[in-house]
Formats: sequence, structure tokens, C-alpha cells
Amino acid sequence: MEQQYYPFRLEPLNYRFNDLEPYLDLQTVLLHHGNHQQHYVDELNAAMEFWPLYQEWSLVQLLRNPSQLPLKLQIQVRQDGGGVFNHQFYFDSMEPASGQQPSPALENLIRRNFGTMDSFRQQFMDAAGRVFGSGWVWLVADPQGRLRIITTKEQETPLAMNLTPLLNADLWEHAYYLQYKNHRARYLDSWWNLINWAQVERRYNDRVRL
Ligand code: MN3
Repeated sequence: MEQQYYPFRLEPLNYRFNDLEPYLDLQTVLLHHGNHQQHYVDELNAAMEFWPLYQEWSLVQLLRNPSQLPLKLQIQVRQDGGGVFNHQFYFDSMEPASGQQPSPALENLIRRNFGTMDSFRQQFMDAAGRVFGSGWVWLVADPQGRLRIITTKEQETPLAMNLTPLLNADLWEHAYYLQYKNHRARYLDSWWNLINWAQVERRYNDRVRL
């Protein structure tokens, strides 16, 4: 993700709204990007408008250093800044399904950390299943380059935890309810087909520059 600064804007998708079908349908993607993500952008801009001192900070910088912000702004950055970052990261983590697989290098990395690809997938899905209410499941790298699976509540991000996000899945009901109703696990099984593994690998290799 490029560094982004106030005033923030809704980043366009790298694909057409119906390109993720049949795994994510047109209506779901349209609503999620055009309404939900746009809402976070608007709310963040509305909050930042009153804090010229922090308008020079990039979105990542704001999210990495919440304790340096005034309390009122801190809360809004966590909610709306987190919402902007998490959604953009999510949409950037997907691509139209074409049977893409992790490269041998990425697969080795995943095997070193989780045993097998199947075990990684199982652990990721189990973690997602344990999230009660709204939140996110993430693959992250710690400062030593080790991979971990974590979950966050609401719009919290791994950035404030000194972790580098590599992949995330939105577990809020709006991410899947139109198409999958209450079947979160079925949505995640479908979503797995859309993972942009090259992007995940790029993020891992770029992490020192974030
Ligand atoms: Mn969402």
C-alpha cells in the first residue's frame, strides 16, 4: 500500500466489482467498497479536519502511534482510520480467482511456521471461528520475521502491535451476509480462493520498509 495522507480518499479496486464472482458477488463487493469503506474514509476525514497538526502524518503513522495522539483523535483514528486501512488491505489482498498458489518460497515460509499449508489454513480458519462479533483475522510477521495468526476486534489493526500485516479477512457480517447469510465459514472457504499470494509475499519481503 502506498503511504496515504489527509484528505484520505476511497482507493479504487484493482479489479472490477464482479471479478470476484462466484466467490464474492457483485452486490457484496459494491456495497462493501462503495458504502462501508467510503463511510470510514468520510468519517476519518471529518475527524482529521480539526487536527491540522496531525494532517502531515500518514495513515500508517497514525495507526502505529495512537498513544501520541490526543485522546479524542486517538479514538477516531482507531475506529475510522482502522476501518480505512483494514478495508483497503482486505481488497488489496484479493484478486480474481485463477487457481493461484503461493510461490515455492512463500510455501516454504508458511511450512516452516505452521508445518503444512493445510495446517496453516486450518489454524487460520479456527482463529476466525473463535472471533465473537465483529473483527478481523490476520496473518502477520513479527519483528523477527516469524509468521503468526492473530485476530483483532472491531477495526483494530496489527500496526500498533509492532506487527507487519500480510493478509486479512473481514469477519464483520456485512462482508458476507448478503451472499452467505450467517455462514461465515462458507464465506471464508470461498474467500480462500481469492487470496493474492503474490501480494502476501511482497508484503513479507517489503516489511522492513513499512
Ligand atoms: Mn468490512
